[in-house]
Amino acid sequence: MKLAFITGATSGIGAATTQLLLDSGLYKVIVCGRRANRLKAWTENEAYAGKVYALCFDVRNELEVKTAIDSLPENWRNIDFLLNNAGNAHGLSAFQDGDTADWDAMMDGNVKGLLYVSKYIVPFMIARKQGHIINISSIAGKETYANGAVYCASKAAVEAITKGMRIDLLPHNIKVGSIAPGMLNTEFSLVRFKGDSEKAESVYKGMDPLVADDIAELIWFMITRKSHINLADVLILPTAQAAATIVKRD
Ligand code: NDP
Ligand code: 8X3
Repeated sequence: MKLAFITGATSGIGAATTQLLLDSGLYKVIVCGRRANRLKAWTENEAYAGKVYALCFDVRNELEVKTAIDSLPENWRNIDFLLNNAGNAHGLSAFQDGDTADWDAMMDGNVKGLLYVSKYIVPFMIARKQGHIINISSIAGKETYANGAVYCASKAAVEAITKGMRIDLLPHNIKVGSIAPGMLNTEFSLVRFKGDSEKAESVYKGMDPLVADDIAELIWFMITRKSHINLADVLILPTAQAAATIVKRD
């Protein structure tokens, strides 16, 4: 049985991917996030008994990341697949009106969190000379849109780091790729708009956005290719979206 390590497994893409991997019967999953009650729902699900291990930590805190990963029992260290997915947007405002706490949350979570988690998982993969890492970027990492400078910068950094990891991990037989989703209806907009559900829902008004299962299916496709194939950089958009801010609404 293979072993996956999924950050942000308490919601959205991470939860859908955890579900798909566990239901495949081929994977055990280390689920990560800050919301302990949601992690507990995974570990207490009898259908997945013995197949799930939970680590509760904030990816922004290097010590928490290191301590959590160091605490893994011996039989939960042979990680085949790392999904660096934890992250969010915080706020949507012109640069000059930006809140520095929001900037810190995005740069520390989306960029430094991905770095810390990778730093402490990669040695397990190097030791076994195998592994697959997928980083969740965004169309925002490929195009900067109005009022999104810092979120877009954080995802542009994810794209650059992915390329660098792919180069440096090449000698160690570790595949590294990224997925850049467009509009996707998860808790993402609710977090971006700080719990304002009306604002969050309006983002997807009159169009059919992606859903988390769409990304989970794509991830499954990527991790089940033959060993000589690496889907390195995948942009996935809803049909109603042509570019970051070009959307067809009914
Ligand atoms: P959700 O808000 O549904 O999920 C975000 C997940 O990240 C949660 O499980 C949350 O867990 C975890 N997370 C956030 N911050 C931290 C932190 N500091 N420490 C640990 N875990 C954290 O959103 P999505 O599923 O949509 O987001 C997943 C990824 O997809 C993100 O990187 C996002 O930027 C990216 N993305 C999203 C798009 C969208 O439109 N939805 C489009 C393109 C990319 P918890 O709160 O329990 O810690
Ligand atoms: C999240 C999607 O629309 O903010 O990465 O670029 S969007």
